[in-house]
Amino acid sequence: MELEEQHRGRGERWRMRHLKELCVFVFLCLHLTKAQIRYSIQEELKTGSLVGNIARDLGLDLKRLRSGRARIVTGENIQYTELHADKGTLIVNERIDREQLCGDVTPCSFTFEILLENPMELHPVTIEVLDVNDNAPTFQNNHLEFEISESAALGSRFVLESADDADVGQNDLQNYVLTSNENFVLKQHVNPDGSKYAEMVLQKSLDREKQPRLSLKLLAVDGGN
Ligand SMILES: [Ca+2]
Ligand SMILES: [Ca+2]
Ligand SMILES: [Ca+2]
Repeated sequence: MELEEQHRGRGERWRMRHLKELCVFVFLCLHLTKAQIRYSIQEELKTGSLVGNIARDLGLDLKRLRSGRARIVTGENIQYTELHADKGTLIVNERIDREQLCGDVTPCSFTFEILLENPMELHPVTIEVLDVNDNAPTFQNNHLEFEISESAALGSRFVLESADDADVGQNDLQNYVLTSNENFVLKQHVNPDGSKYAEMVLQKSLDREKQPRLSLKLLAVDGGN
């Protein structure tokens, strides 16, 4: 019975010690992490472009940024932004290519922290990178050839090659346009993954004697500017 009491006492002390450690840990986290800042910028901005005024948005004066040796802490290899502690601003340090950073993922963002010392403060910063229409849709092959019999049934379909556009949303491929002609109409489809492809549908029989070769142009069009 006495032994059981001793065990219980030890267990209680162990729990209390760990509870204290947990309290200290929670306290440190609360102390270190303050305001969360979020900025949105376009991709491909020139180096030196303004991202945001960190001093103003964190409510810190420039003296505090200097005395706290404010700096960026990041786990990334590329430091896309730089802190100008003397002006309190965050500027673009490296080319930010949304396509390279996020591919098809939207929204696209990266994060880092602003660290200040004496007393220590850690402010998480998230930068959302907005897409610009800097890629045109392209086909892998510039030339497609079909051999079609004059006797091909009306309604016969000929799948055309899809075009790729590395941008997202409105800046991605929107639709295809086929040279106006009397033999074929264009039918457009969307794959389950959202990619678009088109096919030509025969609507008027071909006449080899009248026209042995028909040359058409397929255009892939993206949105945006
Ligand atoms: Ca880009
Ligand atoms: Ca883009
Ligand atoms: Ca595009």
